[in-house]
Amino acid sequence: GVLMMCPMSSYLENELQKRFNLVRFWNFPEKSVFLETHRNSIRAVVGNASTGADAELINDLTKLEIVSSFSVGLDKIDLGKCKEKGIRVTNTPDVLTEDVADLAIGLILALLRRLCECDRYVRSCKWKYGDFQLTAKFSGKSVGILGLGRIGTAIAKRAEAFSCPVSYHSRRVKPDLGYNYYPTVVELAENSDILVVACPLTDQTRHIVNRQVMDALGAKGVLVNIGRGPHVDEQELVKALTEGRLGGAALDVFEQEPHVPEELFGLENVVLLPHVGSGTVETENAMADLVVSNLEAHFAGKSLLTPVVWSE
Ligand code: 8YV
Repeated sequence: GVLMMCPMSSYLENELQKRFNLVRFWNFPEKSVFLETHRNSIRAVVGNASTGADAELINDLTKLEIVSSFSVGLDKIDLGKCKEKGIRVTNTPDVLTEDVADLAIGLILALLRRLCECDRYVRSCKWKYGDFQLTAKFSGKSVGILGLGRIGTAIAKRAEAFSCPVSYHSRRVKPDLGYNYYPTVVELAENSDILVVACPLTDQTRHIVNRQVMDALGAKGVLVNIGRGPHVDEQELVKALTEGRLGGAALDVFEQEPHVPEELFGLENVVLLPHVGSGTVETENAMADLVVSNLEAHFAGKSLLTPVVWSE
């Protein structure tokens, strides 16, 4: 059997159902009820950015062989436990890179040019009584990227097209790309007008954007998060924004989705999105195809398409 943890794509659900004995976790009133019937028959788990496979589930499923995530982020999977038990892991890299990078640029433009407010201005018929206030320019602003992986690099390329000087901080220096490297996040923030979070969520990157980083970005700086909510200390973010120590924030992700701090709702210098970075029809279907192909490859004894390789 293949276990799907939560509804994530009806296309994926159909494709899985056609090929495997699909079990939907959310159809059970309680985990214990699910385990009674299925603990010794589930060979694969399909999770996503909101529900993955924790150590307990991995231990409970005695026949588990593979966790195939409908996401590039692996933070909801206990990778240590998978490694320990020899369980394979796959994710959906590359296919979503463009969408997430596109959205990062969209968020920057929405925030600096106040697009959402502009739209509300027209809809509420305020234009008749005067022009909209002046906004802030994007082209030429310094962009700092936290995490220069696939997505970070795609954001950097787009920022270059807007004539923005690009800097970054990451675990490794990437001299080939020609961007300016800062050895700390604080230095990156000090030297950026726009700080974009694009790194994986790990124990090392949780709350990597803390009060010190926000203050380094400053009252004229803005934060963009298309990574994971817990990259940012959300309570400190609310304080920095309400106290005017940070210029603005554009967020696709939050610490406790779908909960968003209500203090943010009244602020005009924030843009809030419901985790839609990869949420296009094209990309979600490509992600689904990748999940299915990885599972098929696994069960056919072939090599996986997008295996997660353990780093020592
Ligand atoms: C998805 C994501 O929206 O890939 C990721 O890590 O966060 C997104 O692509 C998510 O997996 C669907 O819940």
